[in-house]
Amino acid sequence: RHDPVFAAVDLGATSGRVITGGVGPDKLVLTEVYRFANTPVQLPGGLHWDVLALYQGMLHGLRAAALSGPVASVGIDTWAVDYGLLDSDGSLLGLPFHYRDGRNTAAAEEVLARCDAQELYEVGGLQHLPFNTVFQLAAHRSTAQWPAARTLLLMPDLLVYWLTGSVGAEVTNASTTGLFDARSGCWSDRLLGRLGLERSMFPALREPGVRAGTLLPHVAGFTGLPVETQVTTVASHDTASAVAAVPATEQGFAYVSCGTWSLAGLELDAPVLTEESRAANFTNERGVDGTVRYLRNIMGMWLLEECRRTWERAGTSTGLADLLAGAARARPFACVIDPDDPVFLAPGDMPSRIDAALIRTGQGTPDGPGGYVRCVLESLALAHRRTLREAAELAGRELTRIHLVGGGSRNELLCQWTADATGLPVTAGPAEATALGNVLLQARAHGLVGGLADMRGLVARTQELRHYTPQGDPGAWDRAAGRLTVRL
Ligand code: LRH
Repeated sequence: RHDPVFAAVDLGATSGRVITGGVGPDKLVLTEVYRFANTPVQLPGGLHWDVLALYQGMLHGLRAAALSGPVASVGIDTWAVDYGLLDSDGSLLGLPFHYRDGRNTAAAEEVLARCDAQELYEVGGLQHLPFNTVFQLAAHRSTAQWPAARTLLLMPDLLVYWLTGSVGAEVTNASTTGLFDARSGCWSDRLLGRLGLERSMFPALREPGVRAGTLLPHVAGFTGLPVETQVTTVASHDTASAVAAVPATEQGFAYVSCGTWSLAGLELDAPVLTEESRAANFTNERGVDGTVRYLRNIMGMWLLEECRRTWERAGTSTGLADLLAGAARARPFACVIDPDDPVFLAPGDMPSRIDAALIRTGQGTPDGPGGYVRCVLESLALAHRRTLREAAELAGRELTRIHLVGGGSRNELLCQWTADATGLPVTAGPAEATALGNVLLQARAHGLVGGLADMRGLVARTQELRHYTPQGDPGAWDRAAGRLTVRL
């Protein structure tokens, strides 16, 4: 006999997974039951997510979960900001765009002409990123789809709709749209009105940890899950799930959720909407239980992943272990890039863009892959330092410890260099923070865990963590920090 598990659907920028989680008073065990590639598709009209492949992958994954034993509920998280539009029949209009599509920059300018950046920030409290939903919608308005659009569903909400028929907007992810009021936690009528967007397009908000619905009969039929299987609303923004699973046992911690992006910041009780905070480009996204994720997006492991894809295309790829060994041997601080430089956002040849940035800032270029990897990892450690120090200053907090969670926590060089650059102890792990957060919110909806402190305590007691203390010459990091130049 198996105890029922919670099935977490976790879609990331490069792959999707279905993971089952078993939860008890001193138990939190994940099992990956299915993994599939997430391959964006470039069409003449733009860069899109292959949303049907994602849906199909999710269904196959749920079937694998059903075969592994009884499933108490299903929860879905994905990256933020991207969405599908439904017509009045509930059919999807076109393919959701990928946030790295190039059309947004011009649209952002158009929005800023209607509504100034101060007002957007005062209400929405969002970091200016060209792909915020509010800017993507401005680009979408000039398409033939727009007049038919009746409902906007963010990616996880769209998948929940396809599983259950139930329409809603999960609040942690809604907070990344730029159309959400960071203070009240509701859609902002003021911003919707200012931008001429129909209030009725934006579904009722749902808190994480509530019941979204049960499976549609054809979904139950395909997956082998009983039709009464509950779909639970989790913190559907992957970063919100990851922050919920930070294994902090004390208040006032700083975190870096490190995957494709590095999301570095603090958890606060209330948003910081000051002009200084806007100028420093910090975001106030919603966390679980009305908390605020006060953080900045740093380009993250994308820089390394995109280098590796470039080398793969050229047929010169080496395994990650060799690359990291090469980075460890490479000369320290030979070259520093600013990961916040928007030139690194789009897909494409990353080593050439790194070379160009280095030449622009009067530095030499790396010799060999190990040199590039060292440049990326040292630069990320420096960006973690800059971001966390600024966050602490703007929020009036002290930094005492950094929790580095997500896939990047497996990278020992990045963890050690983040400790060295900041002069702070780093607790690394869990690598699966997002999936853990997803499972924990489902477990909470089923009465198995309590509030955030309870969830975090369970993660701290059950997951393997590694500890890094600062080493080396702090002066060398101070000098290197002076070479981070580009600011958004
Ligand atoms: C990380 C993430 C991040 C968003 C970005 C689009 O996966 O959700 O928090 O800003 O993707």
